[in-house]
Amino acid sequence: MSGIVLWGVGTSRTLRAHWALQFLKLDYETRPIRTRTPAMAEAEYQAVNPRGKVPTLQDGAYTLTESAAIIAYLGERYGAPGRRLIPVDLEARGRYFEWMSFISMELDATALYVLRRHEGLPEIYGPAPDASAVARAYFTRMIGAAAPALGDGRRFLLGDDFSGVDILMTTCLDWSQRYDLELPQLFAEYRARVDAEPSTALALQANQPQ
Ligand SMILES: N[C@@H](CCC(=O)N[C@@H](CS)C(=O)NCC(=O)O)C(=O)O
Repeated sequence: MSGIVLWGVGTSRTLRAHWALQFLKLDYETRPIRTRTPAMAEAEYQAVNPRGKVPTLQDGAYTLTESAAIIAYLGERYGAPGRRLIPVDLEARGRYFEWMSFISMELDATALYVLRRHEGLPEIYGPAPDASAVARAYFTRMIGAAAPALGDGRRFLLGDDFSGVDILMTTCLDWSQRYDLELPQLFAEYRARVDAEPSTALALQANQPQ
């Protein structure tokens, strides 16, 4: 065994961590706990992640939370020529972190997670139709503003190579489809290209164990 353990299955955020591990072809053990189940509140998991959220990565004695950070860490630590999640070149790295921040803040936190809370879990967070309507419009505006970046014929967000920000973007695009949000044509075509990346199917499978 590699000593890598990933806690969490079944959500867009846990998929991101499984995807990074699958892309890098790392051997790891999955602790298949699911969000909002009693396992999340058990002492064993609280000791691993007191915030009580998934995913959490353990790499030997090192513990890391936050899906975007987990992708970046794994990419830095285990990437190799021809199999990189995060670029080496300084300006390309700047672009990576620009996408990482944009996707995490403007697509995930400000739009999709608002819909998840107020449309998906109104019994916990309360219905908020005005906030939901604004979140829908905001997602549409932000994804529309991002689309021209694909207009030069590039295959993925950073160019011709798949990277960690494609994992983040794809999980948000798929998440948006559950709320019937329309995607710009350039992103619909991009999403089809991501399906041809071999780690995509492996990650989806790893995130939904029997
Ligand atoms: N920003 C965190 C979000 C983690 C998160 O909210 N995970 C959800 C599942 S997708 C969760 O554990 N929710 C449990 C709760 O909020 O009680 C990340 O990207 O990892």
